[in-house]
Amino acid sequence: MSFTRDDTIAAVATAVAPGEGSVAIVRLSGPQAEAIGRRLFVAPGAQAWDSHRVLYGHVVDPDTGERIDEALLLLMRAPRSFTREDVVELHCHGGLVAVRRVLEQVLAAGARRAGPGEFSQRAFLNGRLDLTRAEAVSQLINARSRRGAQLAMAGLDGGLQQRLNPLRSRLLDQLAELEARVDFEEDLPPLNGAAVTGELVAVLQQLELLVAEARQGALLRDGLRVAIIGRPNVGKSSLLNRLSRRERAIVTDLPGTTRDLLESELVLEGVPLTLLDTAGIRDTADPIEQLGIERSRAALAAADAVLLLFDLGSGWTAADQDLLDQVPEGAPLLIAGNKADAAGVPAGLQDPAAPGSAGPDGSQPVVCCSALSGAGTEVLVQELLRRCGATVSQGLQLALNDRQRDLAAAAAASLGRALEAADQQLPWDFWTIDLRAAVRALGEITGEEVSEAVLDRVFSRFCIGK
Ligand SMILES: Nc1nc2c(ncn2[C@@H]2O[C@H](COP(=O)(O)OP(=O)(O)OP(=O)(O)O)[C@@H](O)[C@H]2O)c(=O)[nH]1
Ligand SMILES: [Mg+2]
Repeated sequence: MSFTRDDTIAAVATAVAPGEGSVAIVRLSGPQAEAIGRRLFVAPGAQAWDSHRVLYGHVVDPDTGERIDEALLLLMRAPRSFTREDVVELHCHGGLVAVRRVLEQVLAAGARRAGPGEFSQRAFLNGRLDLTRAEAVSQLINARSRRGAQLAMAGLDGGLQQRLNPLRSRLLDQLAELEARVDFEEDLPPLNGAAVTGELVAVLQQLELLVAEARQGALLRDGLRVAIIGRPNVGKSSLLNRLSRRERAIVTDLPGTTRDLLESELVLEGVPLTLLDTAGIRDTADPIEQLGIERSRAALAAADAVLLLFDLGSGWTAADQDLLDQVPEGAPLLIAGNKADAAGVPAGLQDPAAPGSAGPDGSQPVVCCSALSGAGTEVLVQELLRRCGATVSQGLQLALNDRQRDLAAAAAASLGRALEAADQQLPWDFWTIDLRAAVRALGEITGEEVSEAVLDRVFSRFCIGK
């Protein structure tokens, strides 16, 4: 597939922040890229404008001759560039002002401001990347943990494409056989229905595996929001500080210290977590505390996982049970007893049925820890991740993103329907409708069968300049 656009796009490709980043890159792509570069960039001496060579010089305002920045220019002529178009990169000084002025000059000279992901979209449309690789670029940029970045890199290396293409082509083979029978049944040798369904079942199993792995991958990619919930003074803020390894939240011995939600981002065992410290939940007349408690309840309802903390000194009380009853059904939950040091309870994982343990009724083992000393907090993290299914994902090599997972699930559902048609011994054309839908869904993952509207949606989630 080749695609030419007659306009030239430009954007700052690096993060723009005041006083940060010593180098910023303004990137241009399109037929005018070199001409615009030559208009704005003055390279002293006899430096040649060769492709893939760096020039040293200044970006100037062509009308006044004013030097805007000292810079390097890198020209990459088509097709040997990321977009397969002529690309010019101006490596300027970082920060805010100079780089914005350089971009303004580039736009004034005839380039158009690039939309989010537009460089990648051109790379895709020009056949430089398939859609799974293009999406992996975006995932790599947005990765919040080393494991998330490794998964993205596997996608960028083409791992997803390599896993999906054979599935799609196996379905296409079966579809071709079936469609031939629809049109020329008499002229062809009889079709072995069992062999066809055998292939469909095999592909269906692979798709189901990919969908299951995608859930694991989402944990590593997007992480989890974990709400720390409990009565006042049980040590929620102390635990947040301990796990974040800094004094993030205010801790006092007064119940009702935390009034607002406090978030802390961290990576534990390779999984990005957003921990939410919440106001201790109790009946109170204080209107500010009441507002905080409302936020705690909202966080409890919306979190991906709940860490319910209680005080081992006072043991499991009716108020703790009341909070447990409010945990949404299906949310991964860990109950942890804190202040093990003061209560003389050994830290670690404990069976609530064990004699002397202060855990709640029920079969869930509780973790006993001390936010003060740190004892038991490692077990707590591991147990929390295990209940969220995140520990299974450590060996994961590849994962579909949400868009890809929905399409793989849709393909699996279509195959399921095709198999039902087979089961009911319906005529061939009943099989082909669903089989064709499955092939189309897989083609939408890799970009072989994808509409412009879908592409716009995919690339609009990218950052500007990528
Ligand atoms: N001995 C002991 N004291 C602790 C431990 N964790 C917290 N504390 C103390 O318990 C008191 C309350 O701690 P916080 O972390 O503020 O408790 P909280 O649950 O955030 O309380 P609210 O914000 O009021 O809901 C403080 O005096 C802490 O020093 C622990 O593991 N052992
Ligand atoms: Mg607190």
